[in-house]
Amino acid sequence: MTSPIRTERHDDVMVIISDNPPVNALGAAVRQGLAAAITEGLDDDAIAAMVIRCDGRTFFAGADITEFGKPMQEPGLPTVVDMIEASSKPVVAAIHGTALGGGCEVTLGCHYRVATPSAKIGTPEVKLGLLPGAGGTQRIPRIAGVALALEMTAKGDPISAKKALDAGLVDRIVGEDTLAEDAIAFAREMAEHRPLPRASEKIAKPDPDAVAAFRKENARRFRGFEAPAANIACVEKAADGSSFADGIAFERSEFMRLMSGTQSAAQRHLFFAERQAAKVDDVPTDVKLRPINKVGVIGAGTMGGGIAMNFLSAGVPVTIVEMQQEALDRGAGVIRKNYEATAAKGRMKPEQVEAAMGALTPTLDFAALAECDLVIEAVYENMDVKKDIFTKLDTLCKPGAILASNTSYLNVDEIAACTKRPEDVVGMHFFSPANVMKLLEVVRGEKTGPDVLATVMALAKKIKKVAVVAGVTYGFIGNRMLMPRQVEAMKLLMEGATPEQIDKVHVAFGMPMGPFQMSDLAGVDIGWHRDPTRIESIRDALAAEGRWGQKTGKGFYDYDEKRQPTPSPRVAEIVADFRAKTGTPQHEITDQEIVERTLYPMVNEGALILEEGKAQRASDVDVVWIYGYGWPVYRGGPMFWAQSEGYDKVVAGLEKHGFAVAESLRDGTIK
Ligand code: T1G
Repeated sequence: MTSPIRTERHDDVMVIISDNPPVNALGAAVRQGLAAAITEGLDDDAIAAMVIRCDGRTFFAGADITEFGKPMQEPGLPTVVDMIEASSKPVVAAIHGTALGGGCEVTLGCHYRVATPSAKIGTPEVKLGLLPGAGGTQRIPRIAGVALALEMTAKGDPISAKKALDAGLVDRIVGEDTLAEDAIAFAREMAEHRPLPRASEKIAKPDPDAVAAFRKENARRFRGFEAPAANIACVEKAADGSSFADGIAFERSEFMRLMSGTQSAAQRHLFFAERQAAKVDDVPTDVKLRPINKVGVIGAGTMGGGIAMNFLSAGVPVTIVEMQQEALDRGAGVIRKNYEATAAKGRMKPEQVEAAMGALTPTLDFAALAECDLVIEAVYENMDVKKDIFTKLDTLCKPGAILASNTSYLNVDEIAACTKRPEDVVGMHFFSPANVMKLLEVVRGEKTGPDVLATVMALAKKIKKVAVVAGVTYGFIGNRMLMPRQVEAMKLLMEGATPEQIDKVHVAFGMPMGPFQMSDLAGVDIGWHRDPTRIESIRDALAAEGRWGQKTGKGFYDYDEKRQPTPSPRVAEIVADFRAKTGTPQHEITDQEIVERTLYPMVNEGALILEEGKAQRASDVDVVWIYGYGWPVYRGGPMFWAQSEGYDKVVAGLEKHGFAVAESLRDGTIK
């Protein structure tokens, strides 16, 4: 098998080139080729300097994550990086694209680094539950200082070439299209310079204030994660006066500790799960996509407005339709307000706000949708209303237009049946706030055309959503799994638990909020029959008293003006009243019982969804809950978590509480 590494001679400069698509991951063959090439350059007296660069779209984007968990083939990346640094001849990294993780560490082993203006450099290992394991935590502080090293390693976001230049991580920014020749010229320029700058020989100045401030500032963001603290500890080690060798030994031990832990396994699982979710198993990758140049959105409420923003932000013109001028104006106003808030935070330029608003066409004229390539209905969650709309769209919209519903539960096949073009109908279930939440459930109807599905999946990527294909089933994937959790949470309330106890267990597990906090955020009155005299449940009782959640300042909790929740004595009364009225037996409820009765049933429902073919794969279910509901990434999603818990334990927990266990969960054949 030919090596992905080749060498070229340009007079006294040898260029080492990697061609390992798609991202020049530093797999064994690449590492072996690099080591051989460096030796070749050192052994050739005609060579005065070396350049390392990559073909394709990016410099090395990191170690090959697919190799993790398998026996490591020599040479390891640390060895290769040390070899580069120890070279007696200057080695120049020629950076383009994204030099990430091990890729960044290869540049740090080089004596010099040149980069294109658009290049990015980073150490995102923390997002995989790891840390830079080839000297990054020791070399970055020595070159760029503790503060930037903390940002780069413990948060994992890449920095621009300009920022890297200012920090000393890059020596020169070269031409966007002349990287190869500029790197050679730079190498020749530095060929005779001595001593060769070696990061490992520099001293990192301690900065305890920066470390303390960083820890404090990011406490909430790092809650529950193990890797950020390990990255911080390694950066501290680099600047505490320890030798480079001791720092490397510490980094290595921390790396191995994280690598063997469940959090990294979970986060690496999600890295691939997110990319796998974009693939539709039975649709060819070369299916012809439908052009989407103009989008229509029906409804300018919270959902419609948020949905519209996704397309406007991606530069796709949107026609948004409402029935009343006042609602239309309010909707357009909210869109502008959201953009202006983003601009105020410096995340958007004012001209971008105007460009987005300029691409929005608010109208009361339903017929304006006739020319749209995709129309997304985002109106009241009522089947009759949706059927009426799709019947109209069927005759109004041009042939080939995709007709999508943002329904969060209803039967997309039933909606499609109102049209003569069911193959053009699909569900696009956005999560509120639609312009923020990354998850998009793409609901595939019985007759949805493969090209329609592929078009929507590609569009999801364009609007920066993580799309997951769901089948037609009540609540699709996420909400169908949410239902048993909410039902059991109410039962636990009736049997003796409090809302705060149940929510606390979920927050301690890593969820952003528990079932009752979520109800208060979404609205206790959602789905309520609106008859305050008809009180058949705790929820009815709350809704009847206007306890609709955060929006009315009270729900399952009481809220202060900053929307801070406190347990509500009134709710305790209502609950006690219902317990008495129904004669529900009470018992001491443990936190473990709460986990077994609210989280295990979600896993069970996920297994049923897979058995029914309403999700393509277990990892898709994980992606839904991570991106749609904030399931803690370090637990990998409900299905991954169940596997790491042990299916037997989950089955035993479900049986203990009388649940019917899904066959695939019982026999461990979930996939
Ligand atoms: N290893 C293996 N495969 C990878 C990969 C990697 N590092 N990065 C990407 N891929 C695959 C990916 O699965 C997909 O495959 C294809 O490449 C395109 O990726 C020792 C231990 C570089 C910004 O964390 O952030 O170095 O689905 O769809 O949107 O200290 O990929 O086509 O079959 O994401 O253009 C550290 C991870 C590793 C970077 C490109 N590095 N990658 O984004 O394409 S750990 C990372 C990314 C490490 C050292 C440590 C992104 C990207 P398929 P893609 P993209």
